Amino acid sequence: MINWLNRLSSGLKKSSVRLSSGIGDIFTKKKLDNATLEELEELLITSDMGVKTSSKIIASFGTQRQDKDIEPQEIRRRLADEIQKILLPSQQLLQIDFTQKPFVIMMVGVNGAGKTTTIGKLAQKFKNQGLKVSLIAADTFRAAAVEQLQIWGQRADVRVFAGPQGCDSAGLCYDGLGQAIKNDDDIVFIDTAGRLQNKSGLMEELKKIDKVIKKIIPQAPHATILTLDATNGQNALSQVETFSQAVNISGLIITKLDGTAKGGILVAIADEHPTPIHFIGVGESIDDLNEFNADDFAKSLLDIE
Ligand SMILES: Nc1nc2c(ncn2[C@@H]2O[C@H](COP(=O)(O)OP(=O)(O)OP(=O)(O)O)[C@@H](O)[C@H]2O)c(=O)[nH]1
Ligand SMILES: [Mg+2]
Repeated sequence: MINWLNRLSSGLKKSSVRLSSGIGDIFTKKKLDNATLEELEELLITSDMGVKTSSKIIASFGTQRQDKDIEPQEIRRRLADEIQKILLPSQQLLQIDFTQKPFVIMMVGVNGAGKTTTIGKLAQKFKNQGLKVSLIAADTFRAAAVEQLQIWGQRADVRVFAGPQGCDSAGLCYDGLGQAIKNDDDIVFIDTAGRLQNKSGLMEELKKIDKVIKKIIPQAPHATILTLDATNGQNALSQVETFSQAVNISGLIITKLDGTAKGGILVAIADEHPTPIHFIGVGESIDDLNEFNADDFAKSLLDIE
């Protein structure tokens, strides 16, 4: 756990340095008044918290205004409190319902969001908990996709169900789930192809996969997780909307928070969408993915011990 907190705060370094130095610049020997609050709002917006969310946070500051000198440290502490409140409803673990066997998790998202890598990391975590896990390589589109999943499968020591490149991904899922039922698997991950949210043909294909899965297991997928790349910034918000129109998104995973100074995007996502955030990623190794915790995230983002 201590290890994760270190990784989280170093992963969020780009974002926290930007916020901390910005706050330092605004509040050194200055009062908390309308002018400094406006500057603070601007800083939150440039950290990708979005106009709506930023103004909401600033409004909560307005009610506590004292018009006297305030330390940057105190501003950071208050900001972390407000952000934590916004994030808390999104802090929801991925619950595996063991009465549903196999528990089917479909992973969706745009190209390069981190779907395959995240499946690999989660497969390893669940396998280490003694669960029987398998993976379905439903990205039949990109040449190296199957191989990439197979490497993760070997690393985690779990079975990978794959077909020839270009084969029908919905049909492959049908067969893969049949196999998983036979093998008595606890959890099955379906790795889908990356699709840009503005390509309607690809979104239709996702609906088809979803429909075909239900033919073999009516309640499946039991979880449909949208992986979002934090470096996509505000575009991540529209990804939530478009993917939700195609399939029933049950939760989010936000990756690559280490790759941006705009980690505030997670705050905007939590504020605008009541969708659980299950995991966050702050790097490429397996230990860089962990369950999302509102308090830890808010404190790390504002660089508070
Ligand atoms: N820095 C960083 N890199 C990450 C993180 N998560 C994933 N990546 C990297 O992002 C790249 C893309 O990840 P993939 O898992 O292949 O993404 P994908 O969504 O499956 O991509 P497509 O299958 O092409 O749609 C890989 O190089 C990963 O190592 C993260 O949290 N931080
Ligand atoms: Mg992939």
